[in-house]
Amino acid sequence: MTQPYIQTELLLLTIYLLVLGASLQKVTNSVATSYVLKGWVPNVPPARGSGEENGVQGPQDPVGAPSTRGPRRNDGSAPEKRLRRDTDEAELEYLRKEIRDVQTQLNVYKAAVNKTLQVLLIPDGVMVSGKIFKTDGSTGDYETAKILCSQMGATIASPRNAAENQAVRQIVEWQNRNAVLGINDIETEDRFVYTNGEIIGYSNWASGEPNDLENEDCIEIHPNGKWHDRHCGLDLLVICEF
Ligand SMILES: [Ca+2]
Ligand SMILES: [Ca+2]
Repeated sequence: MTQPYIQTELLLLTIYLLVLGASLQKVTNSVATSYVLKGWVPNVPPARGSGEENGVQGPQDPVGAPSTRGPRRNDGSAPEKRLRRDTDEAELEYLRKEIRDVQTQLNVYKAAVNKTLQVLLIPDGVMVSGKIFKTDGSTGDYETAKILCSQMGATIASPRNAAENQAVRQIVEWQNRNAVLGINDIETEDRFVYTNGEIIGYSNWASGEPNDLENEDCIEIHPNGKWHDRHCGLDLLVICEF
């Protein structure tokens, strides 16, 4: 009964994320537009405390008198420039605060969506560090598992660190069935590789494993998270990683 409610909540959170993302883009664009409209050039700010501003640039022409040093620049008096600069800086600071607020809200909703996804995945899957490990309850030997996961655009679960191993272990425990991993030493004995041929960088062998009893070249993970090398033809739970 709770599944439709959770799915509705997920949908609302996703819409929130989209709206917040659009808001962030809008605020970012308005900052850029502000720079363009006002002719503000990054890295070339008005010289604060320059000789001109402090009135030490040498003798001035009398007020109202025509210049004797060529045409005057039409960029306003020093007080006007200072006022315009102060207004620009205040506006910039306001927009920066808007962006920070939107980013904070975005992070809150991202965390909420991640948590909702975790709940929805139970007891078939776990999301960890951007990966999703999931089973549809299928079983098969190593080759069958490779095909099943490939058909879903995934690969056989191949934990690459303790957190990922814990995720797979959790599914094995929920499903109450040992699973096959996407790791083997079929090509070269005791040289364990992932399905893409890369040598493994993480392992969690049970005590006394791998022992290659009668040529065991595939890996089975148990509810305690420990690995055992087993025969590749065994029928085990298939968990894929996306
Ligand atoms: Ca072996
Ligand atoms: Ca073994």
